[in-house]
Amino acid sequence: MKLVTCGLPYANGKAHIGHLRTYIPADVYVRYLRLKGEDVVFICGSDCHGTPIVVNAEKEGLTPSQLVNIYHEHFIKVFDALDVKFDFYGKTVEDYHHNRTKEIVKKIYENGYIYSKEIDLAYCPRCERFLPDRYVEGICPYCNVPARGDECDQGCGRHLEPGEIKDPRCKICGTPAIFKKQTHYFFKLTAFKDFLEDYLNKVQGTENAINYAKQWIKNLRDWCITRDLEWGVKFPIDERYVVYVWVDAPIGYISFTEKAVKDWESIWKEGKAEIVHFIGLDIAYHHCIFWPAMLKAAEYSLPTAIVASGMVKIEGKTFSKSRGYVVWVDDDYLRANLNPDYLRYYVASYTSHERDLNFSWDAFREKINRELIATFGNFLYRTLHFAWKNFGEVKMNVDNEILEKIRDVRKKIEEFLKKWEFKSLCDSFMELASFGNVYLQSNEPWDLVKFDRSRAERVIANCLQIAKALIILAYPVMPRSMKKVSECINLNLEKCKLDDVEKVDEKMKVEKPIIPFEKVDEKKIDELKKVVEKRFLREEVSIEEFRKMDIRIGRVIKAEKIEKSKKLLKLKVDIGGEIRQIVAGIADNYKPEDIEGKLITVLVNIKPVKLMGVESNGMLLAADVGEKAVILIPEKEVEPGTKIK
Ligand code: B3M
Ligand code: ZN
Repeated sequence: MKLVTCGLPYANGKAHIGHLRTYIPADVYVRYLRLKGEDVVFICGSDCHGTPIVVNAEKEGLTPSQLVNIYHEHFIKVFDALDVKFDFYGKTVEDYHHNRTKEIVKKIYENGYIYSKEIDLAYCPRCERFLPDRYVEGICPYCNVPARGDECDQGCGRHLEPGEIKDPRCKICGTPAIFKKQTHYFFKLTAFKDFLEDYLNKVQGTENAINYAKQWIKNLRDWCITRDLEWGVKFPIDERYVVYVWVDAPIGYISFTEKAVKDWESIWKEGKAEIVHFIGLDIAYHHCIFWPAMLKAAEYSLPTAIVASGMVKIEGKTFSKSRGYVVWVDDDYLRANLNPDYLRYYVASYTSHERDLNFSWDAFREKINRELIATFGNFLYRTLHFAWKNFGEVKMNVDNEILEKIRDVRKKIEEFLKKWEFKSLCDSFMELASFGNVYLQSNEPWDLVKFDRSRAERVIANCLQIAKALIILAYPVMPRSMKKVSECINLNLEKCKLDDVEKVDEKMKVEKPIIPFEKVDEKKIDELKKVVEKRFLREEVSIEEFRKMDIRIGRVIKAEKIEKSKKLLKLKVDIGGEIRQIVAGIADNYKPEDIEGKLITVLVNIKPVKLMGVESNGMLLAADVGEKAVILIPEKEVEPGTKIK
């Protein structure tokens, strides 16, 4: 038996493509295991605690409980739309989870691995409160880049202990934090050094995470596991506190298993199952260091494998919600009505699991059109269509060579699966599709059928066997599309096993085929590209740079059309003791008489240019509302020449 889990998304915001880097490959993995006939339980759930929730709730004007309910439902909807199918998707706010967390913490306490100590904690003198975790921002003491209170999220990826961050500031009001003493509880992580060293030498998974973790063992410190917050799981030893979110979140893997499997103890206490955690590389520290030590301290079973995906880039830029480098799964992708399987295929096959994945709309369109449509879909459709049109039912005399080839690809896929190489695995079935195309093209059954029907039938039988293998092999990656095509050959994918790729039926009945994949519409992609680009914040400018711009209020003295131009007006503008000629692209929305006499806003020191042969000596500022510009006008009368600052 295998238990497969995915890192729990914080229920504090919408799902983006970054999330999918974990969930899609994990779902693909689980589906392959099932094809192999393995007994698998696949679980996940919403992480509902900690300052990521409380800070965002405060920002959105909701209670933490309202916030997590909204995003919990959102994640369920998104996973469903992408066919990421968990056996159980839980929520860490539920009682069963609180109870399991308390039980484990008590056990660790009883085993002597928790002690209390007075420490200096960041405190905001203005908000008059302690600043746990994401309430404080500052500089990472290890790599000197801006960091959050409890993690160096943009730099070295280390976990930061309370009090460790340099130059701490209150995230809410920006005031520099001061330090105040408070008693907190610590987990004796240092007692697990030898255990962890040994464990990390044995645990399976991807090297990225495990190698990092081995580095970190060198300077372990005890771990502060309580927080002065209302929201969270009460610390059972001292109920003034809640446990740090990274104590209770991974315990979700256990509490959710309890809901999914009756005999959960055989998995989590008796070590009778393999436990495989899929995570993002940014949470490797928590999964490779804290989590195994906690499990050991509480006498639970240890994870067998930790599989960490690389991170996601958007159009080549490091993913960042605050900078606008983000693609939302629901608002962008699903709303555009794009096939969920395309995204599954892109994420699974773009690059090796451990590398950073770049999501770019152009690459997406290219990849889908060239690989899925021109190669894979083309082979399936041509084969099925020919078989249906000319035979309907095909005698399955399949050559050994063809079966050999299929066997070979299947073997490769199983090997890649063991190594978490989802890209190579997709490449393998793509290669089989190319092989099929070449075989079909060079054997020309459309000619053969005219004079040697039985030879043509043999060729198409070979193609059909390849098609069946492709449908089964690609099913875990593209379940929805493969299910649809499988109906054309009367194949019940739900009952299929991997072995069926080599099984040859006596006959195959072929129905009128559907087109397996629709082309990705150029226009739709262009629109999506624009939507995402608009979100990108421009580079920051300093106040000095801004001051270089001479922006003033001016009065339009005269306005006239420019011949042969639909968009441009020629304006004479009084910018305070000087009349400037400015060409402005506003004719769509304003007639000359509309703006004569009006106050407008002008960037005065922009380099002069010629537009349609007319000199423009300044730039009128306007709001860009798509087709038509809307000019900026001061809210009260001011003198022409008044500076904007
Ligand atoms: N909620 C998500 C993150 O840090 C965090 C994962 C918990 S896994 C137990 O990306
Ligand atoms: Zn750092």
